[in-house]
Amino acid sequence: MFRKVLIANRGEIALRVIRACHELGIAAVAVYSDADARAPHVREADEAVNVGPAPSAESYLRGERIIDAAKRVGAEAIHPGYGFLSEREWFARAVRDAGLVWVGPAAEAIAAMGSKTAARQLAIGANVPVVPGTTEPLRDAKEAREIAKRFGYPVLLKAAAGGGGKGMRVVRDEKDLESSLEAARREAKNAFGDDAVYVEKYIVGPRHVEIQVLGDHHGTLLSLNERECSVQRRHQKMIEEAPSVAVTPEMRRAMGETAVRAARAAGYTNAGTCEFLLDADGKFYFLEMNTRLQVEHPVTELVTGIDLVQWQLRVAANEKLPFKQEDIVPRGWAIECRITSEDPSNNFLPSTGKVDYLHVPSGPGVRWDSGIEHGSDVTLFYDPMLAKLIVWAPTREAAITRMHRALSELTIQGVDTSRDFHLRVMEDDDFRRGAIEIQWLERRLPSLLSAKPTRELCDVAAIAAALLVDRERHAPARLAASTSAPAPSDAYADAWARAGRLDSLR
Ligand code: MV4
Repeated sequence: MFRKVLIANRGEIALRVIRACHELGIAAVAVYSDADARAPHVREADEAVNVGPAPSAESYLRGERIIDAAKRVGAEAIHPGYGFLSEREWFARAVRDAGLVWVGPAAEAIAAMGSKTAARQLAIGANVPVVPGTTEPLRDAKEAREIAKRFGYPVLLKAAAGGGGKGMRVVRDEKDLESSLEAARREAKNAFGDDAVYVEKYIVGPRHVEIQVLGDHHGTLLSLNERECSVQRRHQKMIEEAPSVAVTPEMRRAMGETAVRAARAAGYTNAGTCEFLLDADGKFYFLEMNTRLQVEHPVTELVTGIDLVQWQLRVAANEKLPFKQEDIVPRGWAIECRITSEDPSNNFLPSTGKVDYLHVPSGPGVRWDSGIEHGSDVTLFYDPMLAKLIVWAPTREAAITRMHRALSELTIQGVDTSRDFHLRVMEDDDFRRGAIEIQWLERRLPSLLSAKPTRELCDVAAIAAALLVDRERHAPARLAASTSAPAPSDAYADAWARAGRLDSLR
């Protein structure tokens, strides 16, 4: 096993990797920007190296400085986490060329899955179902019209270099094809420096279900089953769970085998994820492969009992995976909420400030993977995800109840957060029935935001009212004027009772 590993990341994922290192007896080296000098990942690491000013482009994205730092401190391997340099083929190659171990798939596997059209070709060659469409970039509008006619509308124009929804255009009618093609090309050129665009049949109302894979350097490549990631907004996932209500044991086996075939075709090792669209008929289509550890990996850890980050380090150190596919048996249900510093009622505007009060949930089945602590500054330099709240319970229903309970315990003051928004999703009937697909959240957003105040807000209002009444007990006239409120619900009645108990304890 390695003696020292450098973690080329920050925030919750840097801490997650540091924890795995420490459990394996490995010294962990952090890198940090000027803005992160006092961040938790720096304090928890055994050593830390400054790699530049606050902007990521001048620090966490400076691969050469990070490799220099690793060599200087005598680290043997680099774990990239997610985001930043984790899927840059050149960086994986540079790490290897520097004589260090890359904790991730080979640069060649990252490259093979990097281009969406190349990944589609590779999938087709491996007998992996993809959405009907082309694999060659479109030459012109005439060719686009011919192909779209063949597949039938609606079609989706996608950037060949794409991913994450950029350079994508739905076309519902031939008359819009030419202008949409131009728009997709422009967006692709801006985002990726490559205006190649191809066509797929547009799948309406699918779920986003992905399969976690894990492979070693001795020929073992396993499926760790699915995660349901349909609850997303503008390609940002907000809630993930494992397993998926839409996946039967037969589908799980079929999707798992498919994902392993795709990964094998790319020469894949270490942890990775195959993304699928799952339509209402239970048909699934390979979309792309993420060649890194993902944000939502904890839900898989909780239902499989496998520590993905420890195994990433162990297979990178050439250990053999001791599991067989039959050993991977999902148990119970896990849900993750991404707690972000955004204001849901203001179009998810990122919020900044100092975390001046933090109360973290705990108790049975609760996991808190966080990059913040009391006193942390939340800036616009980095991703707004502050922490992940993850719960496990024996059933989906119990997991939702547990998540609601844990969110109720969570208090973050000093920045706006998505916490109340997540509480409302846990209370939502569609969500509770599992009736979700990729467009669900954006459709549901207006009603979620205007929904009745949370139970907790009712309680707070009632308690405030009770305290006011207490103070005004000797001013009945003024009280009368302020009590033209609607009939009390159970929530109000409970809160009144609690306020009364509190009062009697004073
Ligand atoms: C699609 C699709 C429907 N039909 N392809 C979005 C990002 C990129 N990874 C692929 N994406 C999609 N491809 C066809 N043929 C719908 C999406 C899509 C989506 C996919 C996964 C998760 C969220 C999404 C949100 C909007 C659209």
